Amino acid sequence: MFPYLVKDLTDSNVYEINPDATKRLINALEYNVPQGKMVCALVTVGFYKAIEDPAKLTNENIHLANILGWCVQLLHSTFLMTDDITDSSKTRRGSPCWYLSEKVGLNCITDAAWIENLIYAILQKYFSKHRCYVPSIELFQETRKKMLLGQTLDMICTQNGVPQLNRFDMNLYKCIVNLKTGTLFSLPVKLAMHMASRGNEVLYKEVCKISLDLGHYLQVQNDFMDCFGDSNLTGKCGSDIEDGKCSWVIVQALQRASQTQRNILRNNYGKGGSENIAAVLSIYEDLKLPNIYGIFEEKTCARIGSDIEKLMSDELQHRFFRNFLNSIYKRQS
Ligand code: DMA
Ligand code: MG
Ligand code: MG
Ligand code: MG
Repeated sequence: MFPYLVKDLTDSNVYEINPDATKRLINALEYNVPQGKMVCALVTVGFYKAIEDPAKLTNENIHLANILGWCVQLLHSTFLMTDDITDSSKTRRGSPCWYLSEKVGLNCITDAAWIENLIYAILQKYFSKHRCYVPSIELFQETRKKMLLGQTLDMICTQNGVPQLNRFDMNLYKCIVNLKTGTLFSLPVKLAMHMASRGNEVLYKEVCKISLDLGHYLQVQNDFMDCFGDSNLTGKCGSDIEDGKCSWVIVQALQRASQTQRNILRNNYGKGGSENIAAVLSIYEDLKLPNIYGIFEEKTCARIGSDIEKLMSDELQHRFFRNFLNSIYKRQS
């Protein structure tokens, strides 16, 4: 559907008046949007199909759900375009980050804002007569606001280049992650529920709880892979240690470190030298963090799995979440 959507977006009068600007927009869209696992976009469509009344699963409605999925992917992509600037990342999905690609630089900020703005043009075009129109706009705005708050908290964990290690704990971590990843991951299921003709308050709350937990699990995996993942598989080089991020890995380390190990972390965390990074990684190994992560992964999967059993009574919805959990278990990319 992506080429169709791009054509549709750029066919309007607004774009026809300036072909150069349109060309630039198309480049930015193609480079940044139909990339990666597109998990959130696929969840939008998959969950819609799982909850909708079968009689209403028409081609037209499935098409609309796909359009909503692309709107989610637009939000996710613009989020990553600017996240890569703030995190000084080098690669994304195996290619240079957009802001590092030729002739882009900090114009990336305008490109990202522009792409985000397209979400509202698409919603207006396809949903203005649908009862989910206003709730969807509100959801996108609310999600964006919370993600920005999460990114701000993530950013101020380091002040004047110094990570605030004394403030890093599980409470702070959960707060950041619920905002920056949990809300993004809850968005598709909430949108699907607004679009579907079935659903109720109770199901909405249950779905929100499970998707927040899944979002937390996804971010812990993201943080772990930043230090211990294979960049050929993840498509990006880790930078959390040098950026001084409040990541799951450093929080686990601080919970277990001796005074000597803490001092080493304090002297090296948040610095970019290869010897600084090696010193931090060596403490992570000494504290056996890969094992601790393995245990976390087993326990988390079992807990979310049992919540799915308990909370999801409908067979299709149950299977949908179960399959999703299985698909991310021990993911390496
Ligand atoms: C950003 O966290 C949040 C999301 C939802 C991906 P991050 O900066 O650790 O992400 P990444 O490792 O992909 O840059
Ligand atoms: Mg990042
Ligand atoms: Mg980030
Ligand atoms: Mg990361």
